[in-house]
Amino acid sequence: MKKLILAAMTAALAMAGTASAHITLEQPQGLSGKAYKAVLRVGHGCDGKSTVKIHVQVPEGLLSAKPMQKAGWTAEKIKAKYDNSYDLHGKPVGEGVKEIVWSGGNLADDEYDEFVFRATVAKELPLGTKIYVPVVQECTDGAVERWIQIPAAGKSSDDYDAPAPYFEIVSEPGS
Ligand SMILES: [Cu+2]
Repeated sequence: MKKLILAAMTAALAMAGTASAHITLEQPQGLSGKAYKAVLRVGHGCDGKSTVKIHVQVPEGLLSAKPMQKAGWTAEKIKAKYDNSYDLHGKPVGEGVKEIVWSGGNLADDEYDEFVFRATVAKELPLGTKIYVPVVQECTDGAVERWIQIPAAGKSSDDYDAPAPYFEIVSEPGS
């Protein structure tokens, strides 16, 4: 029995240890109907290997996504239809950039960098919704880290070892 508890504690500690360095979003909240600047923080490579590619899946409800220009990297913008149509500044939008792929650079495991895009948070989405932004990190020698886990009901991102970065939709103060 004692052994079991110890094993469980060790597992919990191991998870807590990695949680601090995952790919995460700098801003935990985004305003409904407004632009959200998604700053993806890359704290390490894949098991010591350098990062050479970052794939971002722009989730449903993030409209008109645009990557910020980044020296030393090229951003590919892949457009597709959204699942739904949204009102953006009085006009319906049903398609846009759904995937961004940064490549061409080389980020060492012992260095830090940020990958940035901006998009409008669809005002149709309910306040309090958590928007998950799945990211796949490719490294040298074919190593890959997939930050794509979205918590099941009753769980939180801390319960997973490779959670997708996320933010929560909030209302503008005073509105
Ligand atoms: Cu990590």
